[in-house]
Amino acid sequence: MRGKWGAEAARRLARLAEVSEPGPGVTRLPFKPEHRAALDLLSGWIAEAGLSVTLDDAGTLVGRHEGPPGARTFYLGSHQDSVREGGAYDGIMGVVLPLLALEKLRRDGVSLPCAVEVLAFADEEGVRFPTALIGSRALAGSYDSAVLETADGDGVTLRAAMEDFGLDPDRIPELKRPRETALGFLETHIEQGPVLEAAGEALGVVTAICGIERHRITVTGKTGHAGTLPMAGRRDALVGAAALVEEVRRLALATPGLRGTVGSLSIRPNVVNAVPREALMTAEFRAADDADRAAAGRALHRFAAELAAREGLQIDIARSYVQPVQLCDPDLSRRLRASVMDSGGRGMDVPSGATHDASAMADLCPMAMLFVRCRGGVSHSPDEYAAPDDLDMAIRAIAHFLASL
Ligand code: HGY
Ligand code: MN
Ligand code: MN
Repeated sequence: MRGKWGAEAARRLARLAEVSEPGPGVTRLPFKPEHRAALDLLSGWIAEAGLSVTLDDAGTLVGRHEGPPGARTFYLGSHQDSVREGGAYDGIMGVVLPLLALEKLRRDGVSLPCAVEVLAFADEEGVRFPTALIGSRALAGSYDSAVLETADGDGVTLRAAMEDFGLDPDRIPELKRPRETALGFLETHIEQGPVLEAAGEALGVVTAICGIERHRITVTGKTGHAGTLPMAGRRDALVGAAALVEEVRRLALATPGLRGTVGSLSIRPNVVNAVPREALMTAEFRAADDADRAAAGRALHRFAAELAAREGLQIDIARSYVQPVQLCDPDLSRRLRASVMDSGGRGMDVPSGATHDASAMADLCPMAMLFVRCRGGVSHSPDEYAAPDDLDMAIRAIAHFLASL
């Protein structure tokens, strides 16, 4: 009956959304109790879909369906983690929907020509630790063990968090999948933008994933009494940070398609009657063109040096994260487009302004992405929403796609 798969997906996603730290929306960070609780839920559904269940040393939950002897493996999946106060669909939808698609294929008596793995990656958002894509990079072989020494806001290193979670992070390099047996990767994800809704389309085929770079900035000035320190000669760290915020915005507005964001900013001593002595902030640029993004990053570093000299501040700025534009594989995308059309859609192309695990999996095998309409284009918010009928169409498209491999 049409709609039943979407209704079940909505039920499961609502249940997973309850697995969150207290507060608005969903906050489910890697290697925290909420992560464990989500894995427990997912493990049951993976088993129900007839797959074996394992947790790898990067914290990725792996559901595997063995194909015919010697068959290569097709990968599906997305991330289980969320941003703080995020939505119920970002990431986790890409784990729940493929499981239901496999259940549908089994019910329909369709046997797959390949092995299949459904992956729930631990950390894609990079919210708790200043790194991301640990699990997908582990499978692709692009993982850098230096990230284990990075720490969260409480000073807990990624290594300690993973070991407390029962993992052995020193064995992550063993997770690399052989290229020759990797057929491809499909990530299903809420669009997180307004394009499909504006076009009246439930599903979209992603053309490319944007490039992204992040910079960590420390502005150091000199504190003093707000009432007695003359304005002349002040070395106000927040004034410097404000100029940097405005420059990020100016650079982004000056280049079509470039996005610039200062998403985090904290100051010290952060009291009403003292001049800020320090500002810690991040700056992020994204673009469909790597040259535009890199030029903006360089321009910001030049601006910071000039600002420091002008304001008598010390400004330390370092690029802390970068990933290039990743194109989706044309053949897989053609196949996916046919499945979307078979499921009732137009097979519309959509670029991705968000980054995804698929951008890391592209270093292992051909990758494609299926986008699902997002109400109002709202994401990274408690208001994030995808309709059950759209989830239903996506499940049917994924099932059709897998059967066509
Ligand atoms: O930042 C992103 O684009 C993704 O949601 N982590
Ligand atoms: Mn996501
Ligand atoms: Mn996200």
